[in-house]
Amino acid sequence: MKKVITYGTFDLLHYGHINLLKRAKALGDYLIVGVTTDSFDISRGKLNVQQSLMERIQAVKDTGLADEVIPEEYIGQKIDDIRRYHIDVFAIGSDWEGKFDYLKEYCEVVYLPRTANISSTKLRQENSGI
Ligand code: C2G
Repeated sequence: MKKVITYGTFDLLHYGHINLLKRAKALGDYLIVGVTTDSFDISRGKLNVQQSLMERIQAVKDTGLADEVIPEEYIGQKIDDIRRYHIDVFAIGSDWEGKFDYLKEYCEVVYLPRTANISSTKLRQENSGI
């Protein structure tokens, strides 16, 4: 069985996220999705997340695309997860192109083209009437 992993915040889940999850799932037979915890997001400078971890995890589960959803809590967890879950493919959007090449030591790394014209930032701005 080919196992794929991907990660994200998935705040205000939108079709860009769904598109990413669909294509990640299609790279193998089993998809694990890591959802960032609030403290991990704060530590990496992402300070404006609107939904709680539980809401974001539920939204990812509701897509029906993830076989397993796990929290992502710390820097370095990706390597631990790839080993722990015997991951074959790490997939992430092309806005991260090159940033995760260090994982090639552990599994295949695939950058999937980002969906244009949609983002959590845009939705947050629209929600706040900007
Ligand atoms: N994404 C996409 N198209 C968009 C928006 C997002 O393909 N229009 C993808 C991103 O490239 C990412 C995933 O959806 O692969 C989740 O995006 P975010 O929720 O913004 O999470 P991000 O900060 O990219 O998390 O460990 C965390 C990850 O490294 C990255």
